[in-house]
Amino acid sequence: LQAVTEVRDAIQSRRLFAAYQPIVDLLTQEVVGLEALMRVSARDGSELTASNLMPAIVDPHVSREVGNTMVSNICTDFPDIARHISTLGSISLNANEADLLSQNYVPNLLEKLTNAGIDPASLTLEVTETMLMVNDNDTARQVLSDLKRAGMKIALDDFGTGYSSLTHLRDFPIDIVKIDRSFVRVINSDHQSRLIVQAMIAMAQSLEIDVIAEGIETQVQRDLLALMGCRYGQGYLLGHPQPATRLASEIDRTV
Ligand code: G
Ligand code: G
Ligand code: MN
Ligand code: NA
Repeated sequence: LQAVTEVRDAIQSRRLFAAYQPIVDLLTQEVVGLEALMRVSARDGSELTASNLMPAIVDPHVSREVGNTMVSNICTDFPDIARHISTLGSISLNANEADLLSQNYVPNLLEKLTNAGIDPASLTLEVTETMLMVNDNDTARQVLSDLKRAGMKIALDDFGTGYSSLTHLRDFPIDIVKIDRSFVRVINSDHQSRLIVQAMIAMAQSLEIDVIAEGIETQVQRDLLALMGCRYGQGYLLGHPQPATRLASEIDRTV
């Protein structure tokens, strides 16, 4: 309840903003994308992240307001942030479970993008496996294929942590998988995890799905993943999430 109240208040007083984390091509070092992550400037001056506010993010009503506010933020920030990414790159937005169950989600999103003059092809929607396991699979599939038809890309977030990853790749129009940071964290120390990541990369390659490794914090992790054929990466080593106004200096510092 606390988080819900906090987020509602933050939206009303324009304290909910997007921080953008670079997604980097591990071969060329180019920034090929940015993931938009919600942040709240609390009244006490601290900054709250999605993890701090999870009850609000899973609430079916508030999560929709969060989603709408994040899309508005992205539309406003777009001219500023788009110049930091290479031409084929895109901005990633995290979906809410409620979005994938809503018939209005796609038309509303596309209308906002049109009004802001943003080509849907420059956006990626990140969904988690859990969101795809909801009962009403048909609506989720329809939402994702409508977004694809409009030109957006779909990324499967937290890949490898759900319990039916492989059927999701078959049943939904997935363009990108994001290898969960729990694998990346131990990739240099745990042989089994390394083999699993290698298998995920090989499978994605044969299905022509792009791979982004999450949570890269060390040069060793980065080099190992690149050697294993993982093309893209994200993590504190490559860039921290930053508001649009501070993105330029963050990217200059890291890339
Ligand atoms: O930023 P942080 O590390 O607290 O994010 C924790 C989780 O919350 C991540 O899984 C992330 O995908 C999710 N998240 C971040 N921003 C958003 C958002 O705007 N909407 C939704 N639905 N989830 C988000
Ligand atoms: O689940 P999702 O991938 O959407 O989570 C994104 C969140 O992960 C971001 O909010 C960000 O704060 C956090 N994050 C990004 N890079 C790193 C990293 O290198 N290490 C850790 N521990 N968390 C990260
Ligand atoms: Mn994500
Ligand atoms: Na993730």
